[in-house]
Order: sequence, then structure tokens, then C-alpha cells
Amino acid sequence: MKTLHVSNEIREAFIEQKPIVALESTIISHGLPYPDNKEVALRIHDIVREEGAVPATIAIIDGQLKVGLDEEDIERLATEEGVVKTSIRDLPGVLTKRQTGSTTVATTSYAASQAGIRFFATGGIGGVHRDFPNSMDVSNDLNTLAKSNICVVSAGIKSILDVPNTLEMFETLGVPVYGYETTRYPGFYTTDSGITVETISKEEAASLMRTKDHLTLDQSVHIAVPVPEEEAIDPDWMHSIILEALQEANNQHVTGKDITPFLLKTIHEKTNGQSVKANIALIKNNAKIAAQIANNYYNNY
Ligand code: PSU
Ligand code: MN
Repeated sequence: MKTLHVSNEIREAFIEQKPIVALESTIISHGLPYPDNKEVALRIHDIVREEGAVPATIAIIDGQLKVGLDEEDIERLATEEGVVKTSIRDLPGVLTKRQTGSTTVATTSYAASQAGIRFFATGGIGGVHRDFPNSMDVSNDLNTLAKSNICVVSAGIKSILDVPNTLEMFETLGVPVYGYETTRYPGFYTTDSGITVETISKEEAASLMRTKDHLTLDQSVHIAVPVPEEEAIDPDWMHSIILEALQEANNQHVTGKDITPFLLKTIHEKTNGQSVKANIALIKNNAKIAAQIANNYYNNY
């Protein structure tokens, strides 16, 4: 694709058939506070490398859709005011206006799969919002995952959402969903959302992606990894905090793309930083597991 700027390191990795793991950037600009955002973004590069894979963080820097960011790019996303949270519908405008934007799960999946990257680690995927009948708010992540051939490793969908209905949507869209070594679908900040899911190992996940290559199916595959136990948040406490945060969003008339960052920030404040600790722990863990699956995929072809 002409508008993709693939870094030299990623280009080399393709030639050498090394495993590559895509990483999103909205978590840097809108998901975590400074300086955690920068530290985590750089740390997950190291984690992916330690597993023998190459990290490819994706963002739009001065109107260039870049696959593979350097430290300076990460610093800008972590600190600059006015970085645009770029979902699919925002992408043409951000490129045209030469803006700097962070990519959501949707835009990261799109760009990564256009580049030929098959694995992607993130924190939580967007989904159907809890007040859907009133707001009609469904993340574009779902629509785009229905047509991006990539394996997305996350800690489930954010528990601020309507989890059962989001899982129904995945079924409608033809996106396979598995629990990583668990039959409990994780609840992002918590290890168990209360919903049963089919389990998968890393070997099976890699094998499933190879099988999928023969089927020429365009959908992504979603592997849900529970947050590490030590950093998991008590589900009852989290439940009440989410309800309070949703009420505040409603009182302050927060709508559209601002809702998710608003809720994440409010939950951060209400948990005295515990939600951020959980978020950091799970994104690191997801990066590691995505790299291991990617490694298995390439080494057994
Ligand atoms: N998960 C996190 N932090 C985030 C997000 C997810 O832990 O910041 C971002 C992702 O980029 C996801 C986006 O794609 O929120 C979803 O936003 P929306 O609901 O507006 O589509
Ligand atoms: Mn939305």
C-alpha cells in the first residue's frame, strides 16, 4: 500500500521471515498517563524482542502512517497535546491534514494486516457499549476485526462495555474467540468476566493461524489472555467503580470517541492507580504471549 511507511527494521524482518508483533498507540496517547505510557510502550518493545520477535508499533506521525516507531515517535505520542485518537473513519482525515494520530485497535489491525503482519498485542478491544440501545455506540474495532486477517491478543474487551453482547457480535462477524489456557473469558481488569469460552494453547493458536491461511478467510482471530493474577482487581469493587464512572460520563454528557478515554481516566482516579497497574501488567503479558505465538507460527511453517 502506497501510504504505508514501513520501517527498515520491519522490512528486514519480512525478508528474513522473522516473527513480527504489531502494537497499538492509542494506549500511549489516550489510555495511560505520562510517564507510564512512554515507559510501557518502550518496555513492550523489549519484551517482544526477548521472545525473539520484532515489535511494530503503529501510529500516524505528521501525516505518515508508520509501521515500526522509534523512540522519538513514542515520546511525541506520549507527551504531545492534540494527538488524534484515530479509528478507521478518522484515518483519511488525519493523513490528509498531515496530523499526528494514535491508532486504535481498528486502525492498527487494518495497517498491520495491510503490511502483512499476522500478530497483534493490545490491552483491551473496543466493543458494544452498555447503553447501546440509547447511544448506538459500537466500537469500530469490531467491524474492522471482521475484515483484518490478524491474530489479536488482548485481555478481553474492556469491562466498561457490554461483554456478552460484544461476544455475540464477534460470532455474527465470524471472528473466532478463545481463552488463552483458560475456559473463562477474561474481564480485562479481572481474570473472569463470568462467561465461558473455548480454551487454546500457544501451539494451537499458531496452528490455527496456519490453518486459516489455507481458508482465505479475512476475519481476525481473538485470543483473550487473563490479566496476571497478582495485578487483577476484585470484580465486585471494579463493578461498582465502573457503574460510578459510567454515571459520571452520563452526567458530563461525554459522547463518541471521548467515552473510552474518559472512562479509563475516571477508573484510574477512583482506583487510586490500581487500574493503571493492572492495565500495564496485562499489556506486557499480552505482548509476551503474542510474540510466543508468532514465534511458533513462523518456526513451524
Ligand atoms: N484498551 C486499553 N486502553 C486503550 C484502548 C484499549 O487498555 O486506550 C483503546 C484502544 O485503542 C481501542 C480503543 O481500540 O480504546 C477503543 O475506542 P472506541 O471505544 O472509541 O472505539
Ligand atoms: Mn464509540
